[in-house]
Amino acid sequence: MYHDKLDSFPPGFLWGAASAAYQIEGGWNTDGKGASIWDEFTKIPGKTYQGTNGDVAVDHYHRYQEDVRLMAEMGLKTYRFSVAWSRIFPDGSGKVNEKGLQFYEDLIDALLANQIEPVLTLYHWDIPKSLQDSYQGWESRQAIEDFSQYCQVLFHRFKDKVTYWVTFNEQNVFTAMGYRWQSHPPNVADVKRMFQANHVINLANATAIKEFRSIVPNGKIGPSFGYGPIYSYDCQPNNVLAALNGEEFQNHWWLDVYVHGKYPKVTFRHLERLGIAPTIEPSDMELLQSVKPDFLGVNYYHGGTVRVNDFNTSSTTNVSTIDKSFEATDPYLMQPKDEQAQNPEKTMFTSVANPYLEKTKWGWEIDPVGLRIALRRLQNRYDLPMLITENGLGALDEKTNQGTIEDDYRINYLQSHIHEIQQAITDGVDVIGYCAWSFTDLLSWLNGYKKRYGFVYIDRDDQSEKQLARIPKKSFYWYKKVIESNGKIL
Ligand code: BGP
Repeated sequence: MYHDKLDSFPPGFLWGAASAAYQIEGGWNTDGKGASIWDEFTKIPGKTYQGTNGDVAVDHYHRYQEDVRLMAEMGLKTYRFSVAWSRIFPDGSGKVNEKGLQFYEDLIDALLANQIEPVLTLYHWDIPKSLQDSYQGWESRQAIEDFSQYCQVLFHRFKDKVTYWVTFNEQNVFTAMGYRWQSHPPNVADVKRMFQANHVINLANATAIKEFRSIVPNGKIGPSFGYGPIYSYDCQPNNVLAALNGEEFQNHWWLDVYVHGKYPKVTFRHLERLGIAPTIEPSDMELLQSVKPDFLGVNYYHGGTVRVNDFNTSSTTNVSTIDKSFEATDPYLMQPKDEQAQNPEKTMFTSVANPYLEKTKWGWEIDPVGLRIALRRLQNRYDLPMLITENGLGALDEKTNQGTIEDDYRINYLQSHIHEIQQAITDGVDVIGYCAWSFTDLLSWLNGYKKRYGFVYIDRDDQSEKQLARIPKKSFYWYKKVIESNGKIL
């Protein structure tokens, strides 16, 4: 579809940027905070790039006022951040830590004082360690109750200040990385356990939304899903079928549950045959069907291309990265193991590189049109307003001799993606906002501090925290103009 003239971004469009607690806050045991599973996992030798961790991160916990001042200077309309559960409940449940709550209240107040709409993420991957230790975290149904208690505390405290709430960030990513690929906590490699934990998280999501309806009746809530559209490698019918399988297995498996309260039939049947489908108790489906999100949060970095598996070629043959260890960061590019039940997708599809797309230095395909395709597919199937909760470019930014950061490549990346959002809006898709990842540079979970995403450079590296000075990059001033003009000047 070609448009002679693009529609404007709607008035009130939420131009924003995003972050997550563990990646920015630091102060990992300050003011009564308990440990999360990430505080423990990053200390296991060999798990993160050069042993980097979030103990200090970019020290947002102590410098949030300076960060909010920069957001205000940029004219940001919205800021998405996550709450660290272990700041609110150091032991995961039981006694509330008032100082932790106060930190988020101060942050929210500072945002509101600058007309910046907070988007609060309840869970960005950091379940309290004590819950992992005592009952294996998301593998136990007790986590549903504890998560609900934690959410209720936040709902009550911030119901008059926060309108937009995100339940789970990228459930597809943290379950795969944590329970299958051993590259996130809890460091498990067991597909059956992954699907079971995932089911418990679905129930926790539904329970939280149910509570939300009575406590925050005027608020809006939804999950943030890591969505990548799946392409067929070519028009060979078996490859087209493989792409259908891929879309269902990688995406609908979660999204159908969030929106329609049911698992996609074909994938469920496939997992049942392999003996790895989740165990569903009688009232589970009723609970899942009783709630619906108000919007879909969409995290978009790239999609995937698949074809039918001929069982002779490896799925990673065409992957080019600057460092082999980066492959471990991408669930889409993982090499399958042998056993059927450990590789349920093996007979459904196999991932291949897309010959039409360039890649970032970390091997992530760059595909702005994929974002328009994503929005179109999601609108068709789920028909909910969409908030883009993440999208951005990880790059090796360098300071010039003058101390500036000339990140034109990031501007190009963001501009081309925003342009595709505008195309999608003109197509008729309901997009309510765009949060670039990220506002400041921050800790990349597995890739340390040198993989930078921010509009604001943080002067620290993998070895040293230095002074943690904040320096707006060229992209900061570019995005400021985009916001000021409501997307007219791109
Ligand atoms: C998403 C996460 C973010 C962020 C981003 C970039 O999956 O929700 O928290 O980390 O990816 O990923 P990375 O840091 O691996 O480059």
